[in-house]
Amino acid sequence: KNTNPKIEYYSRFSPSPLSIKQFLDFGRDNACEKTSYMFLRKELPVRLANTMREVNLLPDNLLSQPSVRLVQKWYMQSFVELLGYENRKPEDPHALNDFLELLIEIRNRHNDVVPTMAQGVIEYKEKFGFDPFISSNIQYFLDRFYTNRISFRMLINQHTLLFGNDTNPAHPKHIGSIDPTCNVSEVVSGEFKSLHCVCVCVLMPASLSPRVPVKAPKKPIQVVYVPSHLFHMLFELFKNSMRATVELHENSKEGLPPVKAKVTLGKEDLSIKISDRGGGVPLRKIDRLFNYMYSTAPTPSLEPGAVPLAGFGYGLPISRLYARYFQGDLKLYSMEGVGTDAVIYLKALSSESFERLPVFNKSAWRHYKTSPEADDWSNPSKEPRDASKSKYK
Ligand code: W6P
Repeated sequence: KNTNPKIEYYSRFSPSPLSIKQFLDFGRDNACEKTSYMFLRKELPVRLANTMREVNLLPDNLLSQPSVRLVQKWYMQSFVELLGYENRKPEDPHALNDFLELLIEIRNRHNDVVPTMAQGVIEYKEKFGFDPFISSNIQYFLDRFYTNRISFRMLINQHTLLFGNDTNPAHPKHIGSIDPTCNVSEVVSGEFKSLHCVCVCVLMPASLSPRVPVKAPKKPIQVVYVPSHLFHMLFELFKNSMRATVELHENSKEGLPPVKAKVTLGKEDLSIKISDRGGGVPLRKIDRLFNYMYSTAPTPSLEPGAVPLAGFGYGLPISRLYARYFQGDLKLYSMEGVGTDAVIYLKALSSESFERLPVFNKSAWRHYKTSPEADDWSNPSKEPRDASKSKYK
């Protein structure tokens, strides 16, 4: 277990959530690298320490898996390296540059955190099997852990994009990773087209590559948002819709029913709906689509003949975290036998899209330490009770 007193110290601070508007305003008005440095050299260790305290609360059987140990090592190393700037004045001629380079190193070090943690869950499952209590623990933990990671990378990306020399000539109007006028309809249509190629032409066998007709919206609707987050969510939803459509209608003579997308802007919400007629999912199985432990299977590459897009994997739960990260959400409405509507909700106003961040406190601690209580709803009984045979007659 980590016993570094600095982790204890930094985890006592709560992370400071920023709104997209704050990210934008800071990056716009001749952004100051020193200010960013002063903020990040405290905020990054605070966010790391909060999450590292929580890793330590995982069940020992999970914590002791080699993959989880490896991830822990990466976090520790990054934390310690960041502490090297605790007392370095921004006026130090090399501090700002060294710090920027460190951030890039840290970002690279943490590239494979998601598949490595997934590997840890697989290792656990192979040794100890599926346990509903552990599964709900892991669900709670990974949702918070990955949200922390999304936020951590958001902060690093803003700093390195604003102050590094890797300016983005393709998107001169972007502020770091944020597009102040992100045309959602256009992103939706674009994602559709590119996925059409990847999914249909490359990954699905040639015999299964009919075109899935697409109805994407034309009316331009704009929002201040991080396009890469939007790509991630849309890719996942389209992929699932297209797959369900192709699998259900593979051999039908009528051809494939289109996957449709609709984008609407209200006073509060910008909503994106992706609808398929792929046969739907029974209600009982919907939660599983978002369950980490349930949806981790050994890596597809190890299964001979597996299609890379076949597994749901972590795509859906992580897409939902992207949506929730800026106060939105992602929901599935399915009708078994018909099809599925997936809706992404985003905040329409950048002043309302604050980072939603996990905080390590007593209440989080309780989540790991309390044992499951007896169920307080009835179990379906196999046979109806026969009053005539009751011994209490
Ligand atoms: C399905 C299953 C699913 C998950 C996510 C998005 C769309 C769909 N369609 O049949």
